[in-house]
Amino acid sequence: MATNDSIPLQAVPPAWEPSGGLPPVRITNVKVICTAPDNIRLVIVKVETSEPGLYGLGCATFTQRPLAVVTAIEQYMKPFVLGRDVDDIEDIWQAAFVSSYWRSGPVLNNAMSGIDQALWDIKGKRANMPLYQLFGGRSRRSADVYVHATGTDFDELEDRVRFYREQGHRHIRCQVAVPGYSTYGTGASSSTTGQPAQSYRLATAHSAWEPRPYCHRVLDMFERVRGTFGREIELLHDVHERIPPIMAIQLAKDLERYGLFFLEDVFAPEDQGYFAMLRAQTATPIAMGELYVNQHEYVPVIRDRLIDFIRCHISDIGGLTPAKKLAAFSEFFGVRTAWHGPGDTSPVGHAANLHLDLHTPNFGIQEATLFGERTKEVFPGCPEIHDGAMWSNDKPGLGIDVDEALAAKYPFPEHPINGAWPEIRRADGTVIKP
Ligand code: GCO
Ligand code: MG
Repeated sequence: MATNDSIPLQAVPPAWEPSGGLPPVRITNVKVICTAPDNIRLVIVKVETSEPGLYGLGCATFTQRPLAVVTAIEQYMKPFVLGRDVDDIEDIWQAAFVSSYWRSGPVLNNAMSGIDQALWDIKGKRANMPLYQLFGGRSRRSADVYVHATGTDFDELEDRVRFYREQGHRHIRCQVAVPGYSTYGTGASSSTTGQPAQSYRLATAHSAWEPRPYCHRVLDMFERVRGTFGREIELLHDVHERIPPIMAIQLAKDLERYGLFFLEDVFAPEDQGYFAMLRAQTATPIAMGELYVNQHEYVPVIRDRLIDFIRCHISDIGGLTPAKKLAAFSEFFGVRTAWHGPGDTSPVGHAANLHLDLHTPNFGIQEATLFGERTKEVFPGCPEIHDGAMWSNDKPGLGIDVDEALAAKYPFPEHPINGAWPEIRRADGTVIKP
């Protein structure tokens, strides 16, 4: 009689023979690199291999909880992947995804992304091809980007728009401060990059925020900007999910006359049941997704054609392996990609965005971060931005490196709550969504 004793133990990692009979290249080490060259907490994974000098890099940046991601990588992902064959990207992703049993979420997804992107980088290096070639070749020469123009008032905002226009940018996101209130995306601009310094968000005390004055201000802002610049530029705006759903619907309707390229995050992910109502009332193009972390969030809005641009944060959904599938799924529904690309995506993550942008037929736009000088030094091979687009350096893999000694010179800055998102409250004290 057969007993359980006669069932052989499952071999892990998988026991199949590598194709071609060549000895496999194995994962020999996983390093986590934490650095903040321009004061934004970045987490990078370096996967080392049994082939001397061959390694890959991946972005695992979840800037509000970076130390939780570091623990997930060092304590769980590293022992899980050591010794595995670097070729088995899909199998490693699938196995790692269920190895926590309870899966998904930004901490675990970022930990997986660090490994996943690094394995894609390694595959590209082994094939001696930039990643967009491995994905099936390019669909375009470069990836159009949008940049962030901000201002404490309309004049300042228009100066910034003019500055970007002179640099050749054609897609510009506009955000303006609401006098007397604390508003998303309008901190003082950095003199080198023109981007609002991220540190403004980390201040632990903020003035109150109210939805009604914000909505009026946004309409006035686009009236001004369209009046000054006419129809010659593409305009974007990020609501950042702060307003009640019915006010968001009204805002999207009122903005229709300004012909935006897209309006972003009109609802919090928790309120996405409102998209069908929004859709029935306005043709303002809708971008959504930076806060999504799993397929139960992004599949329905694409399948039901409720959004126009899917803009997930690639490391927050688990890396390039799921992002490639999401891009292909979106193609079948006429939804274009606009991967999240803020300052808290590391340059390694921006390179990953770029390779997918260059390949994806249904690419829409790429959010750009204009890297500071220190960041560029720490990450040789940062994607170049000029003429309103991001360009690949055509090197194998992701085409980017990290100077570990220099990275170590920029530890995470001191902060009372370790870089967590500070609360924003209404005038009566109620906490609001970001
Ligand atoms: C964007 C975003 C970011 C986020 C940030 C959170 O559209 O670029 O909304 O600015 O707020 O990535 O850490
Ligand atoms: Mg956003």
